[in-house]
Amino acid sequence: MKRNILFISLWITATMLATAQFKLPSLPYHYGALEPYIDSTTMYIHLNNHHAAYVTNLNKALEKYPDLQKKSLEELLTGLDKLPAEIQTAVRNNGGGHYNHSLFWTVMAPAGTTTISPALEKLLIANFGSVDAFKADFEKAALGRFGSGWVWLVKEKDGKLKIVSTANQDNTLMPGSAVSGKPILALDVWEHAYYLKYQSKRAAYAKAFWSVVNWKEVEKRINEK
Ligand code: MN3
Repeated sequence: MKRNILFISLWITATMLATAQFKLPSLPYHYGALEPYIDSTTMYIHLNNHHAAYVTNLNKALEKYPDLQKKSLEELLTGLDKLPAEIQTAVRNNGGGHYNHSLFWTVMAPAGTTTISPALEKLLIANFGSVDAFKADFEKAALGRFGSGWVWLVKEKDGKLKIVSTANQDNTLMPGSAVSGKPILALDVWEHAYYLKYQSKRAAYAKAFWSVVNWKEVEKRINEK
């Protein structure tokens, strides 16, 4: 009897996993790889509690909509206003959460493993005046975001690079965003992203972020399509 229950529950779990379209990614480095700038406990909780919850809740929101389950995350977010009204908020918050965190993990790398190439430096100078001005604008946006949200480096349709911050789990793919375009670099400024190590010192966290930016990935994202 107990055996049957075990098999049935295994089968249910397997079926659920098979039908859940969106999955939690694994980090492209180990939890402690961004130390001392971002601590391993924060990385572990951030991925396995926070990000995982967005994935679970996104899949839950799409349960009744098999056609939408076939869409990519980008399609769901860019077409947010065309989704059934009853799931728009859930997809905005949890689809946004899944997209934003998935990007966030890949635009970071262990300190000292990537640098700003001459080509990328040229682009940052052309768009912001200097690399330092770019960093200062980005940090200013991080501090200027009241409450929870994100800071972005975005590539607009015409190729221009812009810095903008969004509230909650919104991003620049969503219709109605103040700046629209492809997210290139992301910084999570929700307290859960830095509180264990930095407490209320968001400015120190935003400054530390520069040590773990994956510049190679940033440049790749700017150059692809
Ligand atoms: Mn987060």
